[in-house]
Amino acid sequence: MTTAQRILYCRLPCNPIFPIGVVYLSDHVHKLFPDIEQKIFDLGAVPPLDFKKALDNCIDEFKPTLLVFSWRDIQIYAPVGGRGGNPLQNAFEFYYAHNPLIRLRGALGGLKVTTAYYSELWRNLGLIRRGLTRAKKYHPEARLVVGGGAVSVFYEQLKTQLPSGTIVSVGEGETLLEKFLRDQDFSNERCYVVGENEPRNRLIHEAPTPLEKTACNYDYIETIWPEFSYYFQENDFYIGVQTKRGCPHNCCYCVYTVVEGKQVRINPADEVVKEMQQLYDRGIRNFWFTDAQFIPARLYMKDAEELLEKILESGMTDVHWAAYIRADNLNPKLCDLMAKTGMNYFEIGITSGSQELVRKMRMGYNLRTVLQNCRDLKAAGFNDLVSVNYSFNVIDETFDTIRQTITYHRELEKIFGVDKVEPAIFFIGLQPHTHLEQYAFEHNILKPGYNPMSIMPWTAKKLLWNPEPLGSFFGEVCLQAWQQNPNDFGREVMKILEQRLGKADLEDALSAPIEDKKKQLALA
Ligand code: B12
Ligand code: SF4
Repeated sequence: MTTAQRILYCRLPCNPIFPIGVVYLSDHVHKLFPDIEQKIFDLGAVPPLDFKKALDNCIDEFKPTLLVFSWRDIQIYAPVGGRGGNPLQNAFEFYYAHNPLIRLRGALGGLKVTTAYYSELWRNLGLIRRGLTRAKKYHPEARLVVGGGAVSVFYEQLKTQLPSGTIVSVGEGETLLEKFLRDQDFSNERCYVVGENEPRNRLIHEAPTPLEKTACNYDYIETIWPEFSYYFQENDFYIGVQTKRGCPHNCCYCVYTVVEGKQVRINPADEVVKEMQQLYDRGIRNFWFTDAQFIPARLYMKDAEELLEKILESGMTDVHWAAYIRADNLNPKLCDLMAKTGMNYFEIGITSGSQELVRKMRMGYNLRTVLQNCRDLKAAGFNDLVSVNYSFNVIDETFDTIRQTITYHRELEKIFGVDKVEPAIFFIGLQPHTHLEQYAFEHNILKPGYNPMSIMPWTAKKLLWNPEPLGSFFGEVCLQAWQQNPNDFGREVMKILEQRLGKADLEDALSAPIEDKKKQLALA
């Protein structure tokens, strides 16, 4: 069976983000089955009007026996210009504006976003069906596998929307494909087959099959991906490189820790550098370490150090890189290496500047340590942009905890400079399989069986987590910020909050009273 397979990897339409998932999958398959013919087809690089035609042409030409569809994102709540407009702003205008004209604008904008969302969803499902039907013209036995970030989060909802016989994969797909191609039983992988079996209860919580990652072979990738150079034309693309998988934390709203698993698996530093070097030789200078967290815990600081040292030794001295960083897991040596290897952007997701809330959200962060480490980073010469992700109103927020967040943020500004710290104000989009979802059930905010993929206004209002009593207050503040300074939304929100509520003492922000532990356990 193996040698006769022809695999087409199709990355579904997406903003231009390097399709690292299908690159790694095809690389893995090639290392095991060098005779199998493969092709990568990235709809992210095709203009929307051509999607169907381009897919048809590709299938007619390649005649795949196995279609691997990779779906990156579905849910796009964020304070950024989404494909159909700014979803957060529209939703807030609709839910919270007093002025009827602004509410109307929000409703119309929301309608636009909702229409764009559902049309993309149906369009992608249509492309998957179309691809299968077309492939079956040439090979009636052709099979379909779907996976990727979006499928990992919404695998349960997709089961009624995909053709019977589709293999739906959760999390990393290497070992599933391997077993499939060997004609082995793959039922113990994190997957199910539409029409044949139901997704197992808590499927996403199962641990992924261990796998030793080696450097991706880009000489090979180039031969199976005609549009490879698309991502190399503009020099502001950050090309994905994964240095590890997994995150051991339990942050109450986060699904990464279940998608990737809690067990951290480090890709050998030499292999990561070898992979980067191949991209470097092709002119790439910007890398995004796509790990859930680049330094997930103190235990992995040594591995990060080793990797950065090896990057320095490799002579790639003019590169830049970015990543999600848990800034509690740094020391002066690491900070020095980060600055020297060209880290020019990082995101810290502390969520709140109140230690009390950080504990309640089970994030395991020590905010005092974060501040100290940021000072070390600055002293090491880091002088670029930091995005600090705040999600207000997740749980037990009060005016006091908001004041603490403002104080904390001002402290970060003192360290890095006001223009260098970008407060990214998110509202948590509630995701399935998280502790926060459980909390929502327990507090009768959501009922089991709700549809997490729905963005109809009545569901979206709950999923776009901003509960009362503070919901309307934040709604109003955000609306004011969009009105006053839409291009610097985060900083404006902080300014308005400070004007209205003032600041707390830094010491209050950094300490969490002991009795909170009880409540925190209640959340569990
Ligand atoms: C790093 C990252 C980013 C970086 C990307 C940087 C870069 N240049 O690559 C940044 C910060 C820019 C980013 C932005 C966004 N992201 Co993001 N991101 C991630 C993260 C942490 C890792 C993705 C990654 O590259 N992993 C490494 C590669 C190798 O894995 P992979 O692509 O997932 O592929 C593996 C598996 O999925 C699987 N697989 C993939 N395809 C297929 C197909 C088949 C058939 C099979 C069997 C398996 C399979 O096998 C692959 C190899 O192991 C994930 C969360 C996570 N932990 O997975 C979110 C995630 C992908 N992001 C998500 C979202 C929503 C976004 C945003 C839209 C957020 C926003 N609202 O603005 C933006 C915009 C993205 C865009 N398209 O425009 C969502 C998507 C799901 C959803 N909710 O719809 C995720 C899953 C996070 C989440 N909790 O929901 N992101
Ligand atoms: S540290 Fe980051 S990736 Fe890990 S569980 Fe928390 S939010 Fe998720």
